[in-house]
Amino acid sequence: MAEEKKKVKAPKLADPIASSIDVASQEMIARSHELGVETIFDRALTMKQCAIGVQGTCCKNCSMGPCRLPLPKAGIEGEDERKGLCGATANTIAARNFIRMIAAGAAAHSDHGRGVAEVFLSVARKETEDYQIKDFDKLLEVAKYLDVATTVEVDGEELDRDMDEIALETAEIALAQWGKSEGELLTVKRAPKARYELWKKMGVIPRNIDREIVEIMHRTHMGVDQDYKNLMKQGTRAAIADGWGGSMLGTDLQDILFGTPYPLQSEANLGVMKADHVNIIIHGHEPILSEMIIAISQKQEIIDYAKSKGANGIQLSGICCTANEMLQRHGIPICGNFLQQELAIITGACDAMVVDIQCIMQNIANVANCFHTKIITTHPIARMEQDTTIHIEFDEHHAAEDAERIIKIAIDNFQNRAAEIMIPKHKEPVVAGFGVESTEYHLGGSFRGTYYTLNDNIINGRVRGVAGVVGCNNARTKHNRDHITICKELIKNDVLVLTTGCTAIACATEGLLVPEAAAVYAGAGLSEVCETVGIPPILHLGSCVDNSRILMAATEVVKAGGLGNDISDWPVAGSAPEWMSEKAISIGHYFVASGVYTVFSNLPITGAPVFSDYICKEFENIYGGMWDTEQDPIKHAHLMIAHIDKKRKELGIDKARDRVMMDFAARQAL
Ligand code: NFS
Repeated sequence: MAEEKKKVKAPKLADPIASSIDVASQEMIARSHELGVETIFDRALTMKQCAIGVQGTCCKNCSMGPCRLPLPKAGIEGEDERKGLCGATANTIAARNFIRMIAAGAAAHSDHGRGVAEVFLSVARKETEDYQIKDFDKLLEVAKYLDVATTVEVDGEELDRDMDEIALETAEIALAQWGKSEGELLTVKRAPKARYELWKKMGVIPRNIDREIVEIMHRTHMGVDQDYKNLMKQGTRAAIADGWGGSMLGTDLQDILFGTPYPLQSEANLGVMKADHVNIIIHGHEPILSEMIIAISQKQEIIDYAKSKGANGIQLSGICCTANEMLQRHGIPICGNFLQQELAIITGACDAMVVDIQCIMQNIANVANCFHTKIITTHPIARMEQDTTIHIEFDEHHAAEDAERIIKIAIDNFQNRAAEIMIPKHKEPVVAGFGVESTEYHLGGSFRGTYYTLNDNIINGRVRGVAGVVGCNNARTKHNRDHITICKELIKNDVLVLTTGCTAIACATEGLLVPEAAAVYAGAGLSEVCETVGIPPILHLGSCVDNSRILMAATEVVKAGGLGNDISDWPVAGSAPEWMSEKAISIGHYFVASGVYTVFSNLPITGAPVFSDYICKEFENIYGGMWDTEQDPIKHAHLMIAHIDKKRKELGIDKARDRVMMDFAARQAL
């Protein structure tokens, strides 16, 4: 028999220019092709998406399936008769899939928050000396909303309570929010009163954080909840438990332990790596890891050790949300966002990539195998199959020791670099670290220190409204294009943008997070405000758990007065243009449940038009916020602007804006 010759297909390679708008990333994608290293950009060409999964109507919740219910090409006329084997309708299937995404996202954020709460409890119990309380004001603030007494009465006199006692009780009550058996999640009372009462009326106040996630898994099991509206009720309750619970506690307890961020300067993009330094990239989410690595890497004996191995020092940088955590509290430079994780290794200059949890691609281990880079996993719940990775379990009881071991592995690896290193030159300056407190200071002024001035500027129309633009990168979308197009369009139209996560990193690498960007990109009204107070037109508010900062900023606006009684009353909108993670669905849904009109590029609901209408239209009548989708970034921004204008009209402040615009035009004419 003639020997059959197998044809070897040449791998499809991504076009660097079509893959990313970021020049540093384009250079590294081209470099990956020169070196024959495959990345996610190439895989996105060969791996096609499942068309039914994209529509949200594939049910694989039991072994009789998967049952697939795509929308017929001609659409649905009359009654929708599509059913799974058990009779589950497209609406039931799409709703079950949707709230399972909320459960996974809420679990990821909240488990991160739980980890911080556990470290905080260890600190309060004085079981560890490696971490300490850094922000006592924040401790008192959190104690208050967790109903912990901060004063004691002694002989009829009210005295300050001992801080150690406050910390211990606060830590215990905080941790109890994950699994307490009675009552309701204490943190939801931080929402505006009208919002809290609406949630109460709708029966969506979370009982505790874990229970709402578990209940989603139960309700979506075969043969349980078969009403898309009832399923969404539970999805809403779990999302609130994330945004106003697990994420919010995560943020606040991190601020207590590691310090509340205040604006500082740094740099962003792959160009922050240094050829003559030991480059350690921290990738993932929990500052418990990164805080300790930062502290130990700054010790003189460690720097000397690096020098003894021929390096000029240690350069730390971050990928993904850990990057935002390290940036906002210490000014550690950002290396890149989600789609840049493989590219950072392809520089050949990454001596160790230290990862903990979430958004870590398994392929970094394969890319690292083409270079000298060590991949070090540190979390017991997130290990890698590839045996070339090193696992060093990070524990708060011996965190300093673990951090030193990790850093020394990176330093020792410096000598193993191959000759050819290519670090892109590109990096941009960035001002980051805005939070509820600093925004209050900047926009409220030093005398008043409230959101009054921001409200004033919204009312007089200089600031048309506020947008939260957040979320991931997605290899199905040109890297960073939609983040940047939407953010630029919003600020051009006088919408102040608050950003977190990979969007924040995209804006940083594009040079949009500096005060000077206002004069170049912002509309006349917004740029006047930014120039007066010295802030960028896009404010970096941190990582993905820090989206809770956006919720609290929105609440402060309500409290400052003049813009309605609830978050749904004032001109604010949300967006996640390049989302891919289940966490983004949980975030989007807690924005919606909090009364925010929220636009995503797409959602896996198109195969179930009735369910889709429910969350994209009817929801506004119930919660004052709703979902929307738009793939075109300019149209996407204008949907948000239209919503902002609708709210301005409802508040009767649309005329004020007209006047301001006329004044500006008149000034220009002069
Ligand atoms: Ni959040 Fe997306 Fe990941 Fe951060 Fe980036 S991918 S949902 S932004 S790093 S969590």
